[in-house]
Order: sequence, then structure tokens, then C-alpha cells
Amino acid sequence: MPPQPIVYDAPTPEPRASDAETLRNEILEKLTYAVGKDPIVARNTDWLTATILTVRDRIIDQWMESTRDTWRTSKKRVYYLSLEFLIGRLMRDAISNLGMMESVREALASFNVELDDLIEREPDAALGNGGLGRLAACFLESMSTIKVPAYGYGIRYVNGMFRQEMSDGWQVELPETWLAHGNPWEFERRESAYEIGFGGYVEPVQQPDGSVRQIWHPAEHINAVAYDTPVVGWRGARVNTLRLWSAQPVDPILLDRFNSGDHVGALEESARAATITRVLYPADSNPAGQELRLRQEFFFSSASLQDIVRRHLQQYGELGSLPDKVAVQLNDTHPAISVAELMRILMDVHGLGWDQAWKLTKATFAYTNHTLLPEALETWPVALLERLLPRQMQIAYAINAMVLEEAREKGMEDEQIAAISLIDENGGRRLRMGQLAFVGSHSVNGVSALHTELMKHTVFADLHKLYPQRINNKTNGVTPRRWLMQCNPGLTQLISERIGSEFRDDIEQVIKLDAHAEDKSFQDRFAAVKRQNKERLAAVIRERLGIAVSPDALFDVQIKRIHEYKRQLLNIMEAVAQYNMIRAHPEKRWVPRVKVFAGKAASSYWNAKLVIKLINDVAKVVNNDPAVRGLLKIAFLPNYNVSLAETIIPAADLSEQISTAGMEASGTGNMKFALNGALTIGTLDGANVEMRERLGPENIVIFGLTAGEVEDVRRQNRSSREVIEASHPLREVVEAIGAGVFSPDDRSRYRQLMDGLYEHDWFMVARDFDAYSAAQRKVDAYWGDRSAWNSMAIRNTARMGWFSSDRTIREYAEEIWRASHV
Ligand code: B1H
Repeated sequence: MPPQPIVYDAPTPEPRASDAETLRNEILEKLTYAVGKDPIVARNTDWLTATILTVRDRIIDQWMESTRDTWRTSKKRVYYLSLEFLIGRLMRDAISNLGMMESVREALASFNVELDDLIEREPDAALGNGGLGRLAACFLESMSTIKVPAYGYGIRYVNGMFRQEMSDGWQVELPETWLAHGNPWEFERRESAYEIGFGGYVEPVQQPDGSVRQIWHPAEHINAVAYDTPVVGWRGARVNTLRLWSAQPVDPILLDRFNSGDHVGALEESARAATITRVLYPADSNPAGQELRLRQEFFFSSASLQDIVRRHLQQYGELGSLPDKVAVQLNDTHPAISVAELMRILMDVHGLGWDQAWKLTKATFAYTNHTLLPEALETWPVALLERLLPRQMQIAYAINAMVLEEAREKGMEDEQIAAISLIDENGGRRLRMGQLAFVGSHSVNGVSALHTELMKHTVFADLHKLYPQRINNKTNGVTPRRWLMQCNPGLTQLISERIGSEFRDDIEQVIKLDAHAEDKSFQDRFAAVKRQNKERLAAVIRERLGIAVSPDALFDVQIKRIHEYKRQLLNIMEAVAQYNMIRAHPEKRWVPRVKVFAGKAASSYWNAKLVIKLINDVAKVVNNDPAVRGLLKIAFLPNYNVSLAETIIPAADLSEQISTAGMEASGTGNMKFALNGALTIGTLDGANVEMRERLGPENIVIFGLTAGEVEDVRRQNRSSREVIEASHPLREVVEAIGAGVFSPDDRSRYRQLMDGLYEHDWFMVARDFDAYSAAQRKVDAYWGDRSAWNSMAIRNTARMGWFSSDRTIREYAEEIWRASHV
């Protein structure tokens, strides 16, 4: 197909003005003509829709301009393929990035509508589990901000991350319905639909030139329909597209079956199609192995690649230039089947030979690994793949044969060759998606310095020997727009008063604050902002849990997915030790603490759900014991999501980042807290290591075993029995919880959990306990000198600029994608 002529100077509407008066008129117009509501009866949800539509118009002007620019200048496009985009609410982000906060507020006020009430009404788009999905969302915003021409590709789940409620302290999962009132941000693109095949067989077909092409005849077809959401960067710099795919039946109703009276059967295909994009798998770091999950992965990979190849051909007319104009980043292995699917499209659809297709594929893809947990490494049964994706499996076999041959040529031993094989032969043959993504990419990156080093020595040790240049590090970052400027306007204002406003455009400028860390009057103002944020959080805790907490107490926060390796158990056990001490020594001057927890457990993860119950059980006892005199309060806030994080993080004094060393690939919550002036108590794990380097060891509280020490203990199979027996406070805690002191209604509830710590302390909860406890007492001592504490808090904010996702994306753009940016 020849390149189609594109007209770049098509007429465009006048860019819209954004003063309060214009906005007022337009919001009223949208309310009337788009929402169809009379302002007299309009509810806040109607005003919300009208406001979003008004803001959206301002984004669209820039959106079209951005897209045209990429065509006009033939710039390389970056495609970020991710099964998760945890974008949260979009309105405040968009208004703030466009600099319209005050004018929108004023416009709404003229109708007696509060902007803040509308912001709280917007549903939270929870199309992700945790860090991996939120990272994808921060990356999208940064790619727009630093003007990388980019698309996010993912799935438009009808039900995102489940809503969590508490029933008697146990987690209950309920469906989440973010689309219930429609979604004014998205544009349905019925014209951008692709057929996605499943099942069937592969037929070799002789071509006129004598060559043979493999033609896949799927047994089943499903349409992928695109929904586009514009993604605005800071100051509206550039607007990129988040394109989410929705599954639709090819034949919505089988009329012959309907007419013959089979009314249910007539809709069967329709229902089956819709299932694919119905719900997000809520299994963070622990992939679900069901067929439906594999269907989701292939569905969105295939749709995205078809779209990418179509767009490239439309502009350039040939495929040889694909890697010069296209970079595809695979967010973990969830889209790894893309490697085989692109090979199929290049060879079977467009007639390229194997060698050329392989060269282009490798040069186009790059893969990011996010976890080394063995249970999180995706593999799919070969038998399932042969049935569902027969052609892609054939290609995977051929890739494997080629790689093994290469290893043999390079003189590798049989044992090493088995280790790099894409096929895992232990316990039923399975395709290892990490190895597939690795060999099909020119770059493989980890998400923190420590994690990247561990990648080279653990899961990918053998592939690293074969391809020693491929693994590289890109330490994660977070967007300072959402995670400082929007969620903490008080601190943002204070920073600009002190060092000027340049940091808003270049976050690394916050380092200028360092010079003011010892200034007493600045410390007081910094603390006053924190205090206000704590008052807001205290109100939320009171409203949602009926627990009264004092904003004067130290707010100690652990919010993240509930997982054994993240060690919420260590935290709550230490709280029990503290409870024991307060009761044993009422005469001592204890630092008043509020321990805040929030997070969801995967529905089938029993131990994680039990830890939630334990936190709630301990909270009930501690919060109501008069002997504690309010010195320790424990609050588990239900339904953790992006919006709740935006309220909690600015109010934290202490951030708990206490994973077993070597297990948290990076962490990104750790960065958000420190940026907002919380101190970190943490292990030398993930990005904590680099935070210590940049903050200075005197501004972070580090404890516990290192990754190397954890490995040693595990290799020597050392039990934690002697550790528990040697530590009086620890033994007291283990015995009390195990004996049912906190679960009088079921005294054996935590028996196994506690017993397990003696001989199966895989996560080093017992082994790290004393060090953690000592670190907490050090935190207490720091808190006692409030001026010193405030200066540390200021230095945390000042020195965190480097952990901006703008820096991360610049590194990706320069070192992996070779894409343009500012
Ligand atoms: C991370 C996941 C993850 N690593 C499987 N791996 C999933 C794995 O649904 N699944 O199947 C979902 C998520 N998530 C996190 O990525 C790491 O644990 C964090 O340490 C890291 O900060 C984050 C972003 O890189």
C-alpha cells in the first residue's frame, strides 16, 4: 500500500479561551445541550460531566496538534503495552496541568457548585492492581510532559480492581463499576476495530514464487474496538493517547438461532466475547493461570500490533523502517506473546522472510521486568497455547530452536542450554514468557539498581551470559504533578514561596530547598502544612472508621498491596510489642503514634486476608484499651485506591517500606512519601537503596538483613526458632497472637500463622524483628527533637527530585527508544 497523502493544513476550530467567564458559559452549554439537564435540577454528577466535557474541549485542540506534528515530522512513536493502567481520577489532573484550576473553580462557584465536591464525585479508574499499573499511568503523563510521541495500549475493563469492604474485620470483594455513569473522557472508535482470532489450525500454502506461507485459520473471531482517552502533560505541552480495547462479538446476535426459538443460544457468542474485557485479574505479583487471562493477553497484544502496523504502513508504505519509527515497550511479560504475534503478522500477513522479520521484531521490542518472585514469573502450558494460539506456538518453537542453536555455537554446555530454553520441561511443558520477551527484545530492563543486578544473577543469569549487553537499569519514578502539586497544594505553595516556581517545570530544582532545612521559621511552616494535611486525614479516619486520632501524634503509614513479602505482619507484630511496652511501663514517655494501614489482598490469597483480619483484631483491642491512653491507635482504611493514596501520603510522617530485602523490585510509594516530606523506615530493598544514596543515610532509617544475607540464611536453611527464643519481646508477641489474645472469638485463628514463623520464616519476619523494633525506637528518638525531624523531612522533599518519572522517561527515550523528547 503506498503512503496516503496526509493534509496537514486542514481547517481547525479557534482554540478555546479559558477565562472564568468563557468557562461559565460553556459549562452551562454542555450541561444543557450535551447532558440535557436544566441547571435548576442538575445534580453534581451532571455538573461533573459538563465540566469534564468543557475541559476536554481544551485538550482536544492540543491533541490534534500533537498527532499532526508526529505525522508531519515523521517522528518515532513509542507504544507502551500494558495490561494495567491505574490512572485514577483524571479531572483534577487535567485542570491542573492546563493551569485552569482557579478559573474553573470561579466558573462553577457562579452556579453555587464547589469544584472540590465535583472532584470527589469522579470515579477512580482502577484499571490496575498496584505499582505496575500506577507506573504505567505516571509514564503516560511524563511522556506527554516531555513530549515523547506516545500511545498507551491496554484493556478497557468494565470492572476494574474490586471494591474492598470490611465485614467483621475480614476483606470482602465487591465489583467496581467505574463506567456506571458513562465515561465522558473517552472516545469510542468504531472504525478502529480489528479481528482477533483464537483456536483453529495452521495451513502451509505454496506461494507462486515457490515459497511456503503458513496461514492461520482461527476457529473463533472476536472484534477489538478502540476507546481513546487523551493524556495531557504539564502545561498542556503535548496530548498523547491512551487506547484501550474492548471485546465485541463479530455477530452480536445469531438470528437463525434466535428465530428458531433458541433465544439464549443466539446471544452466546456475544456473551463469550464480552467476557474477555469484563474484569481485571486482581492478582498482583501472582499471575492467574486461567485461559481467560491468556485470552486477555493475546487479545490486546494482537489488536495493538495490528493497529501499530496499520499506522506505520499508512505513513511509510513499507515495513523495513519499522524499528526506526516504532518502539514497543512490553510492561512485564503480560504482553510477551506480542513477540510471536508480530512475527506472524510480518511473515504470514506481509510476506517477510524469517530472518528479516526476526531482525525487525527484536529491534522494535523492549521488555521491562518488574518482579523476580518465582511464583510471579508467567508460564503457559504448551498444550493450552497449541489449542488457543497454534501459529504463535509454532513460532515460539522456532524462536527457541534458533536461540538454542546460537547458544551451542557460542560453546555453551548442555545444562546452560536447558536453562535458557523457552520451554520449561519440569512438571508439564510450559512456555516461559520472560525468556520469550527477553530473546525477542533488544533491551531488557529492571526497575531499580538492585533489582537489575539481581536479574543478572538469578532468573536471567544464563540469558545474560548469552546476551551480556541486553540487561539495563531504569530506576522507576513518579509524576510530581499528581504526587506533589495536586495532592499537596499546601506544600507546593510553600515551596514556591521559598525557592520560586521553577521547580514546577523542572522538579529537580526542589534541591534548592536543602539550603533552608535548618531555618527554624521555615521548619515551622513546613510542619504547619503537614499538620493541616494530618487534620484532613484524621477527619477521614473518623468518618470512615469512627476512630478518633490526634493530628499531634506521629502518623506512621503502610499502604500498598497486602503481600507476605511486603511484611504488613512485621509491622502489626511490632505494634503489639509496643502495646505490651506501653502497658508494662506506663511511667515512660511514649511517643503517641497513629498506625495507618490500607491495601487489598488478592481474593484467593488466604494469608494476606488473614493479615488484614489480624490488623483489625489488634486495632480493636489496642484502640479500646484504656491503659493505652490513646498513645497508640491503629486504623485500617478500607478500599485503598489512587484517590485515597492522594489523601494519605501528604499526611504521613513515617513511611513503611519494609519488604524482605531482594523481593520488592522497586517500590514507587516509597518515592511519593519521601517527596511529601515523610521519613522512611525501610530495608535495603528496591529503590530504597538509591533513595538512601540520594537522601544521605542520615535522612532515612534503614534496618534489617540485606539481600545477600537473606540469600545466605535461605541457602543454609536456618530456622528462626533460636531467634524467637532469644528475643523476649518477640516471643511475647508470637505467643500472645498465637494463643488468641487478639481473637477471643476464635483463639486458634492465628495459631498456624505464628507457628510457621519458627521453621518456615521465608520472609524473615522473625529474623528482622529486633532490628525493626530498634529502628522504630530510633524513629521515636528523632521525633523527640522536632526541629531535627523537620529538617530531615525538608531534606527528603528537597532531594527526591531525581525520582521523577520525567527523569525515568528521558532515560527510556534516550537509551532504549531513541525517541525525541524535550
Ligand atoms: C510489580 C507486578 C505484577 N511487579 C503480576 N510485578 C501481576 C505481577 O496481575 N498480575 O499478574 C500484576 C502485577 N507488579 C511491581 O511493579 C513491583 O512489585 C514493585 O516493586 C514495582 O515498583 C512496580 C513497578 O515497577
